[in-house]
Amino acid sequence: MYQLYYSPSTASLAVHWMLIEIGAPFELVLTDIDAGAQKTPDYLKLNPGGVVPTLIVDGAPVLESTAILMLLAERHLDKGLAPAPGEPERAAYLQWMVYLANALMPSFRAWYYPHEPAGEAHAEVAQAAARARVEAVWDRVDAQLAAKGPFMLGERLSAVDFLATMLMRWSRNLPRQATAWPNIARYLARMRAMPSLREVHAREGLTDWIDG
Ligand SMILES: N[C@@H](CCC(=O)N[C@@H](CS)C(=O)NCC(=O)O)C(=O)O
Repeated sequence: MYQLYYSPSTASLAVHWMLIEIGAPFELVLTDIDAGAQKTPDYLKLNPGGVVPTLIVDGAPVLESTAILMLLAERHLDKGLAPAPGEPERAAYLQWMVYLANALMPSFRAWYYPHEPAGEAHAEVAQAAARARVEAVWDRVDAQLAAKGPFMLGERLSAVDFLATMLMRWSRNLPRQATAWPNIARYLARMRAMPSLREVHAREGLTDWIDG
């Protein structure tokens, strides 16, 4: 039984979504970031960075949503969400997971926590730079979907789609949402129809974004 420390509408969403999709038994532990639950001494013992998500796997905490998605896909290989070593899509899978995590996670962090990169006085500049970096990634993702769609790795749904879709969702508060890119818009129409994505929104009490 997995335990997921989560807060609605955060980086835990993709993990929560994948757990529903693969049908693995799990318990949710609400860690409300608006109430500061991620900074309590007990939670910091699990996740020293004081962020969600944390997934307890065989009694030990696993951190970083991207790594957790990859671990779950690998532990439930029969669900087909990760190409196994030696499969043709393996290299593209690794590349996109690492690229999206590297290029988007820090940029979104800078957008949503703009005082962090260089202090409150430079928050506006930090947000503008973050926005430009996010938009440059959407250019590449849009081109990938145009060349390879309908999913990020082609015909097969994979962990990349869970990560990409969650990150696209995060763009809803930016001046230019990911849906402004036509291939991403088509992709999201397909992803938003997935019962497990709709279910995770319902379970987290989220009504924005899922219907466009
Ligand atoms: N790279 C981390 C990012 C985690 C993260 O920044 N989570 C945010 C919510 S999306 C958080 O917990 N914020 C609360 C805080 O920083 O105090 C991951 O993917 O797990």
